[in-house]
Amino acid sequence: MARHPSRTRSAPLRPPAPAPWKVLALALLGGVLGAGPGGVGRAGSEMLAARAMAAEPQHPQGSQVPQPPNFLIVVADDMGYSDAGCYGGEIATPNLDRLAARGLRFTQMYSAARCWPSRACILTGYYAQQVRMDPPQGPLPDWCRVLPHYLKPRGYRCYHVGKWHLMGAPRPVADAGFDRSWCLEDHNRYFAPRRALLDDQRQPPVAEGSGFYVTTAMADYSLEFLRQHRREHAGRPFLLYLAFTAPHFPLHALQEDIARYRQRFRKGWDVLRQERSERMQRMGLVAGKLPPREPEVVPFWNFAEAELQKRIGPGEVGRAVSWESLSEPQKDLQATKMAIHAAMIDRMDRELGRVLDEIRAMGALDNTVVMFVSDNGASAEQIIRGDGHDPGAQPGSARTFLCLGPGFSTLANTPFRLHKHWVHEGGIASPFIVSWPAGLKAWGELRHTPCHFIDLLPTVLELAGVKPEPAWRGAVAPPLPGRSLVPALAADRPIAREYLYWHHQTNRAIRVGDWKLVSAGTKDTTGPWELYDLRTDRSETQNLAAAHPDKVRQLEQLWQRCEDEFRRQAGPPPKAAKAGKAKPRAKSKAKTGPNPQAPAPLHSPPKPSAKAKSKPADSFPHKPFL
Ligand SMILES: [Ca+2]
Repeated sequence: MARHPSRTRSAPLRPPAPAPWKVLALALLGGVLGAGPGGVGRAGSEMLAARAMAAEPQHPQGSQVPQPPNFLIVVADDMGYSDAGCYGGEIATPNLDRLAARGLRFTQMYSAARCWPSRACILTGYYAQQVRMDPPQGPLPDWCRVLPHYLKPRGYRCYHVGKWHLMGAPRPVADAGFDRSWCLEDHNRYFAPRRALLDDQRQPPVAEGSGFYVTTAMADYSLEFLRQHRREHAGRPFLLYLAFTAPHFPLHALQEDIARYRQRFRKGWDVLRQERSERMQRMGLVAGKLPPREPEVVPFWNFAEAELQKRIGPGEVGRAVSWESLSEPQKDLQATKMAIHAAMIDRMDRELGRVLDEIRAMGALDNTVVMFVSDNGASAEQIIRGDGHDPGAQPGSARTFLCLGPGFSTLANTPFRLHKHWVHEGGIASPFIVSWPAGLKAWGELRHTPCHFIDLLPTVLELAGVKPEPAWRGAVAPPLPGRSLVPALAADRPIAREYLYWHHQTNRAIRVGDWKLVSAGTKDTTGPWELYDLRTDRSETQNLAAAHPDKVRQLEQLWQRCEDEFRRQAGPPPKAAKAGKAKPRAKSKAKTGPNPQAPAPLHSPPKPSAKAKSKPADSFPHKPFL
């Protein structure tokens, strides 16, 4: 097996640091790391410290202070806010439910609406616009670090398994600093992917009919890396970044998994959505109205209804229309598609269970911070890629290419509006489960503070005892825009911040306190601003823009200020990238006026990383990392 080629890379020179567990102990005992992003509330630190100090078995160093925690960051792909059982869904997710029971569920975690900008936020701690990742425009800025660059100088070993999609740093090992990586680049085939990298090295295509299934393989590689860690690096903490592709289209699942859900969704999306909403209200996850379906809104790159019927069959439906209006063949196919979506999540949960079992067997589970999110809301996309769709093949098998579609995506995003790629709540609301038995006093509780994927990195850094230096590769990095969520781990308290910002294609939003200004664009144009008070109307049903024009103006100005500042920080992509390989979309970047257009010229999900996917070793002209 190929080993990574990055042995010669080294951390930037810096003064000798205290042992990481001592740094963490200081943070827990005295809240002295308040200078980190967002700071630490003293009371929160004390509560954490009390819990950590009670966990004596977690002190293998023989000291009276805890070892720095391990991190397992798990990302689902296109999973709806309420799909998991512990968020009110019908799908069996016992492992996620157990994590929630021994940890916390956040109710207002936000993604960046799409695969690649969300991953940019998670892995770099910056808004995607700050690091040239939305739209993707060449390499990350020179000043931009990826999570392992912060953790490795503290002694961490860092492992990546699964989807990558950080096109600005296309090689997980060489560019992003991971020690080991299994990187899936073929997102169109769950049973026989053709493109994957092991430690940045291209692997042979998986043979068809070999019994391979991507989600299971991701757990297998995770176990391999963890076992190697146990053998060779037992005294060191680890980060495992496990990025599943489930349940992103194509809807590919094992037939025995689909069978468990074959009848589960026959009631249809209207009844099930009402049931989910009521369950979620009882669980305390959300309050307020269930908005109506929006059959008039689908992604602009979707196949037209007639094309869907022609290529998929008479059971396909292109709009979130009334369930009762569907024909029996339509009800049958739609319920089958949702069963496959459920099966993919069910399998992901089972495979996550194997990873957790392995960490438990290492004796490390109590001191592992597990974080689970979904990179964006469920998807209303309906396209065909990969090997195409054979209408005669068994739904969910390798020869099919089905997408969940807007009807059941609306259920998956209950109780929110719209879907993946929009920045209304349905596109950006993510489940967020945090478990850390040795460090969390509160188990099974909810946290309602608004937070965003940009907060994950500062949270990890604080828990690891890392205080990032601003200089990196000879450049000074802008301040991290996120806030550490450590105070909210201890108690349900607000995290102070000025705003949260979104911009994906022609969709825009900004949130300040409970006010959210949001607009849904079309292929070529931005839409009008809508204003919501999320305190009473998280489902965005009462547009208050006309009643509060001053608030609209104020928030629009703030959004524009963010837009201008973030793109200035990113800087133009290097000329070498512009000249060829990175294919920048200068048009969408050049102007960010009052009605900025991100033209989103593609009819299918953008493929700016086509070169990166096919030739990852030389996709972008990088300086070597120091
Ligand atoms: Ca996604």
